[in-house]
Amino acid sequence: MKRIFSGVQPTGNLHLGNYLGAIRQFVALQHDYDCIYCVVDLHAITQWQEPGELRDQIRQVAAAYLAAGVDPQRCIIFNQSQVPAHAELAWIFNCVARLGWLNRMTQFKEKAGKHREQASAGLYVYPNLMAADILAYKASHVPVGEDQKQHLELTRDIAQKFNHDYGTEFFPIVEPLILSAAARVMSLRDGAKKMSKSDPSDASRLNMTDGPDEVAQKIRRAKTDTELLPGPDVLGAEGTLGEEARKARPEAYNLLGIYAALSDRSWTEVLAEFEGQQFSHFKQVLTDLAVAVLGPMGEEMQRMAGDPAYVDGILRSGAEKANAIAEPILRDVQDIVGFLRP
Ligand code: AQP
Repeated sequence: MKRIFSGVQPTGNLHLGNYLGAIRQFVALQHDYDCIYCVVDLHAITQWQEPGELRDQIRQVAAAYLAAGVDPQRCIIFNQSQVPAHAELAWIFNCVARLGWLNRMTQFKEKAGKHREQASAGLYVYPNLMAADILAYKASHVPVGEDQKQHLELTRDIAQKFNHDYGTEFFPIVEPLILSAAARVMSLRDGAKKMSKSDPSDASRLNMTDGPDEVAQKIRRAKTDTELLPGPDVLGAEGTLGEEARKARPEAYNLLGIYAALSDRSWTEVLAEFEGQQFSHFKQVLTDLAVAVLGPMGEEMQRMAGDPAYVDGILRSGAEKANAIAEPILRDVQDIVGFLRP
């Protein structure tokens, strides 16, 4: 079976964007692939994380996988720092990747912002660690959103250069798995910004653990515009929403897109249902749907937060399984590179 690797960073409250853009897809993929789902804590500390909070956040990500329906009997769920091969292989890849390649990474520029000199060296070599995450398991496929495409390309470059330099075919050239309609969820306060864990405004996102009252309040206060809701005539060929249309009313299409994703319905159906209506009615329907989808998962996550031993046990057994795959691959790499092993 083809092998998939993917992960989520424990960098704050998980939100609807993480669920629709990643975790929900993880659940669907487990039926057709050999899946390895990681809580990428080594990536998280490329930017400052409060140690006590980091521990809770690691457990929260694992709990979200489980509450959403990732089956630990079928998939490996584990925590990156518990499998040493990630860091060890990343070091070797630091010596394979070229500075010129890293200099082109747009995510580093975005995350480091204006204070580049103050960014951690880890943030700069983050894509090499991501390559190690994937190649430590010789994964053949990685589910990626638009924002991770460039990093995946770098993983392919590293695998190719390693194979070329050492005259081997050792690493596979990983393929992106483009997910169907992987929704990009935007902030509830600003339709031009993506919904994000690190947004200082909690009102900007629907957290996976928000209760019905918080969901209702955040949706009620979500930014909108003064027009009535659009109809299907705004859609282009094949029922797709063009960039022009989206840019004209970013907040409206964000909320409608969330409704479409949560209800598993097409743009055409959703726009036909709400055409010409006021936001107030639509927001009520959206609230009911969001509560129905997020509510049971949030409750399950809260329950697991009260029983950390359960999640820790899943992570421990996942790390054993992950180690059993990654360790022999790392040993082979060390032999290829020419390290002496005891
Ligand atoms: N707004 C979003 N819409 C759709 N998908 C999203 N993802 C994140 N935000 C959205 C997807 O969630 C997965 C895990 O992301 P990550 O934790 O590795 O980092 P991120 O993409 O940087 O997520 P955040 O929430 O924005 O975190 P911070 O604020 O820490 O940077 C990925 O598959 C991502 O595409």
